[in-house]
Amino acid sequence: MPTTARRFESIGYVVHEGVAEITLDRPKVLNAFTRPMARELQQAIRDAADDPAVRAVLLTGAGRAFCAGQDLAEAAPQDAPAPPIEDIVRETYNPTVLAIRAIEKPVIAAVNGVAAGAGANLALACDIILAAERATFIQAFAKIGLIPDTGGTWTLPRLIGIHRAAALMMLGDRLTATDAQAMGIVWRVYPDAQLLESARELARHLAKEPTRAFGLTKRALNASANNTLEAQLELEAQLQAEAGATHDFTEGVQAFLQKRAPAFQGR
Ligand code: LHQ
Repeated sequence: MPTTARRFESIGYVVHEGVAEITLDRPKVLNAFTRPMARELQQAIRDAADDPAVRAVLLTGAGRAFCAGQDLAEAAPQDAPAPPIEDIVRETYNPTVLAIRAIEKPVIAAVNGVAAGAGANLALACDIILAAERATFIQAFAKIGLIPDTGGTWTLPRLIGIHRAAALMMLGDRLTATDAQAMGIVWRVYPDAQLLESARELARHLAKEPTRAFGLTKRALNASANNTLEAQLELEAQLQAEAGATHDFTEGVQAFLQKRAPAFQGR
């Protein structure tokens, strides 16, 4: 199967076997975010959304870190006035989180090392989080007098409860990959050297599954945060109508009845 790649400055973007692999690629500063890097990431997610050859997305970091959050040299330049902090949040992080939640394809985070500040909460925005044994998650904002952003105050209390979220956010402790797994944040932890290949394998597996249904599942999960049970049940009925009209539903049922493996097409 052909591999396609797109050139960016601060991220890698390669499509292979149905998977768009996006690599945060500023390893000298632990893949800290600048505005240009965030714009590139948002563009890459749009590309992945628009490309019918892409059926799953894998997000990881180059080098020893996943992402150290905001590039503090950009946020607080020594030789120039600091840009308004809320503009950075609105332009860098908010659209990125919304893009990850909106793309109707599974997004897997392969957290290969430290994920700090916005980098930790970027991982939390993804659908499935895999981590290397050396990975750590740090709500680093408290250490520099900020509040958690990048959706962390929304995702983390929903994931682990408000009190554990508050403790992590106020203490800024390093959460190990295994502790994050015990809390339900991380799906699987792998030996460092095996993370990327295992994540690729999982992404390739998902890319061959009924990905249109996964997109609809994601839409339902997104909506569940604000819906009543009644509204969510109705949404499930509507989305099930869409899923039931897909090739993959027909194929899945036929394959079951004929006792063979299904050939899903994501449509
Ligand atoms: C960095 C960074 C970094 C620049 C490592 N920036 N260079 C939103 C809106 C606006 C403003 C602010 O923020 C936000 C959202 C946020 O994300 S706030 C949180 C920002 N992130 C942090 O506060 C984390 C800062 N980094 C760290 O605490 C440590 O680097 C961690 C714990 C991530 C890793 O520690 P180490 O493994 O000991 O690595 P290191 O500290 O030696 O870092 C390696 C290099 O990377 C080093 O540069 P150097 O030239 O000395 O080799 C660091 O300066 C650089 N780096 N994070 N965020």
